[in-house]
Amino acid sequence: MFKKILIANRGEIALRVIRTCKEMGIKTVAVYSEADQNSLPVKIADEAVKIGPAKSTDSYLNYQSILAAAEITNADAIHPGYGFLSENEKFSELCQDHGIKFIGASPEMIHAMGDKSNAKDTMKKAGVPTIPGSDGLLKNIEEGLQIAKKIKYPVILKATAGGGGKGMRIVNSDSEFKDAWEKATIEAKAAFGNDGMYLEKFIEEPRHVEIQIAGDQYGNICHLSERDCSIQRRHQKIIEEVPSPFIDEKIRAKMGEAAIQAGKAINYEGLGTVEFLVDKNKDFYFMEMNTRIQVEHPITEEVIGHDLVMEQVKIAAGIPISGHNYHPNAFAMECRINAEDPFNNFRPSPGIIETLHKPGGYGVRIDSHIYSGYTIPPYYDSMIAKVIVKANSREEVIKKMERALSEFVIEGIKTTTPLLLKILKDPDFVAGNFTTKFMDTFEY
Ligand code: MV4
Repeated sequence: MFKKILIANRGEIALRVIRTCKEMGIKTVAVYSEADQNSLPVKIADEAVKIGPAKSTDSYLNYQSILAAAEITNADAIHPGYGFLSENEKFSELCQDHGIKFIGASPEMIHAMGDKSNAKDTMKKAGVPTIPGSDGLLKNIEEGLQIAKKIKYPVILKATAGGGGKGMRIVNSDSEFKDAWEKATIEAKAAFGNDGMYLEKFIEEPRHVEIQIAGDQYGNICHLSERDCSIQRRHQKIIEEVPSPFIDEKIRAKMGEAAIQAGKAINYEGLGTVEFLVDKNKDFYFMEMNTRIQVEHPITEEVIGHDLVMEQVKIAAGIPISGHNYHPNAFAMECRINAEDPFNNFRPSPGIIETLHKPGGYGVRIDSHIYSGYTIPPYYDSMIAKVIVKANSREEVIKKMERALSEFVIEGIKTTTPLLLKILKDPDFVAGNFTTKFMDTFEY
């Protein structure tokens, strides 16, 4: 087992990883930027190393500073959390070169899943359902028009280097194609330095359902059930839950098998998530695979009874997994609280937390790095807390979440809590009747 892990991240996920390391008897090293000197992970880790200025490109994305911090503290592994360097092929490779275990995917895995068209092709060959469309990248507009004629409009152009919605355009007719192509390629070139495009049939009003998988170093792969992440705004998830109100045991088994097939196709090692779109007929299609721990992992922990960060660390240390699949034995939901003003176009609201009361009680878990007197810096992601609840039915989960959110007091800044409370009261949400378009038309 590792003796010392460096956590190459900040905020709630840094704290989350440090907590598990402590329970495992593993020493921890926090790294921090100038803006995070007074952060909770820095106070709680065994050691802390300053890695650079506030700007993430100079600190949390600075490979050399982070590797130097690992070397001077003698860390034998690095946990990257989510975001930042968690799916960075170069960094994963540099860790290897320095003899430091990267608790995440290998450079090869990151590469294989980072190119979306290539990832889709790999999954299609492995027998995982994919959305009809182009066979790999489009050569030109004419080829795109031809395929669109075959699969019929609406279609969607996607940047192969994309993800998170950038470089994507819906096309409804031949006459829109050229303009969509030009806009999407320019956007992709600017954002990713790669304007490769592929084409798919556009699935209207889908659900976003993802399957958590785990693979060990011995070729065992299992699934840990699904998470419904359809409640999103501008590709930022707001509420996630398990079980998905849309998924029954039969589809869960089918999606679980497809996710395992996906993992096996690339000899996946570690924790990963296979994202699917589920259409109104409950047909599901591979969308992307994430090779990191995700923000919403706690809801899975709550319904299967395992610490997923501990599983990641064990897998990285060469300990085999149990090998069987897990089914939800309860209902869990997560609400993400952001330091933003939901009544002012989600304008970021950094600043001092003057008063803080975190909710508690049976079935309520708060994953958060905030404390009374803490100053939320303006430089990073605005998520400041995750409220995770667990109960025996979806109705109870919603009631418990309302109770927990209404107990939460965060004074001094604006938060998205009032918006979350309104969503929980929405009749369609309560009925489990929603798609990824839910937030587009939600009035509050
Ligand atoms: C789609 C789609 C409909 N049809 N692909 C959005 C981000 C990227 N991961 C893929 N995305 C989508 N791909 C086809 N063929 C709709 C979306 C999409 C979406 C997917 C999941 C969650 C929220 C979404 C919001 C808008 C669009």
